[in-house]
Amino acid sequence: MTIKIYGYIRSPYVMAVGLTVYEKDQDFELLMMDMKSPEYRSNFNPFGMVPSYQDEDTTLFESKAIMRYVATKFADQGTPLLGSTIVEQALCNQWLEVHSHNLVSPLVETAMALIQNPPQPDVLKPALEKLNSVLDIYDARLSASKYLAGDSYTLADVTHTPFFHILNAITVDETQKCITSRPHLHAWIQDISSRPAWKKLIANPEIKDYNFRQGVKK
Ligand SMILES: N[C@@H](CCC(=O)N[C@@H](CS)C(=O)NCC(=O)O)C(=O)O
Repeated sequence: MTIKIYGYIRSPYVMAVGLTVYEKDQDFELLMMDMKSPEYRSNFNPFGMVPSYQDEDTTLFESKAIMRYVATKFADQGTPLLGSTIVEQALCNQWLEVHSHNLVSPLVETAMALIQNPPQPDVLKPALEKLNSVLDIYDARLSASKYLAGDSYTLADVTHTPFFHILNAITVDETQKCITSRPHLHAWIQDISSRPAWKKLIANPEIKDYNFRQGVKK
């Protein structure tokens, strides 16, 4: 069976889907179409965004829906990703929601403010303050459990991995400190970033050779 992912691999949402596929010991073909074209919108994603997913059974968009589908479809292969108890499953879903509704906005605003040339301190300051308060909540959670949903690595951890990779790749003092000043968050990022499936994904030259700091003046 061929899994096709439409998108560019350095998008954190595309990376999260690719990582899910690799954690399930599957492979994928990465394809790109003009995402604003009528053909892409009518066949893949009416909102003209990436990623989209296609296999012999279905076509889907929205990264978290794709990830849940892949994790369920290949439940018996690779790493179990849905949580090993009903509580872990619920907590996995809870942290997937937290990612969407609490983390992404301040993290992306911080990253965007930093990569502007020249950097924009008046945008950066409030974004960083918001990000820091959200990261305190992550650090507290990760002081109580190894992974976001509990003892098991789940889709909640998968979806965060590329976002922290990008924040880390910007490597200015502010973003490094956001992570290193929080011991539980820091240990968790090191753990989830050392997984073979993630290493395999970021060996892709389009991620490995991409400069996420483009435009940053240190
Ligand atoms: N909620 C969507 C977000 C996807 C998303 O934001 N994709 C960006 C790339 S990182 C995109 O397609 N941007 C193109 C655009 O907004 O026109 C998901 O989880 O798949």
